Amino acid sequence: MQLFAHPFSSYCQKVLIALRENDTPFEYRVLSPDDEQTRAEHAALWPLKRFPVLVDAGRTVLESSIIIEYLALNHPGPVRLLPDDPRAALDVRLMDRFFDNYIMTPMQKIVFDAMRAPEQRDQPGVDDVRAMLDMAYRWLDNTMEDREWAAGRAFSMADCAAAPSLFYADWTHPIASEFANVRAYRERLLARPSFARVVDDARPYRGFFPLGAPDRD
Ligand SMILES: N[C@@H](CCC(=O)N[C@@H](CS)C(=O)NCC(=O)O)C(=O)O
Repeated sequence: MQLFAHPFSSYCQKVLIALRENDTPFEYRVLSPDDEQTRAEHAALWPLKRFPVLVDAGRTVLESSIIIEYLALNHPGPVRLLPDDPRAALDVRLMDRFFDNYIMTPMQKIVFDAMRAPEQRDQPGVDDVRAMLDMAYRWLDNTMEDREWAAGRAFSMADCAAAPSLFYADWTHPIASEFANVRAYRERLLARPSFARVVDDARPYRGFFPLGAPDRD
């Protein structure tokens, strides 16, 4: 199995957590700017050039959530990232969508905007997504009041999505102290060995964070 990915990329981290949770063996095809061969193979697999991309037994698997679902079906391990009960699985998928759509997407908008030339920046758009992040933090704070992990008591695909999205969102639009449940959840994620490893592997790239990485996790 091959994973085309970059250690600093949030969606790649989501899948890397899933792989590390179950010690799933894979060949890491790192998409370095200076590795033209790997980048060309990746572009041939997925012309939209988004990552991560998984290749398994000649099959190309796209989109982080689909990759994790694929791993759960085809390479299951002791940590079940999707519950067997289809109704419980809906709760996991809902929270996975929440983190991708309402935390990761607005966070990325702010980060990508910072990479533009000043005259091409979209300040109203950035203001809108900062407001969305505040609403999302508030909703999540209420939701996490009685939960250890995103969908309840078991670590799941939703936590794979939560970890990098909350990690970078807090760097981008800090989670206010009033959202104590969200901040505590982010700390629990950082203490999870799979995510701790992913964070450590990405440490050398922090200088690339366009807003300037804070001197903390
Ligand atoms: N919906 C995709 C999103 C993937 C995505 O946006 N990945 C970013 C890296 S975190 C990317 O490919 N960026 C490269 C680009 O935008 O050209 C997924 O879940 O895998």
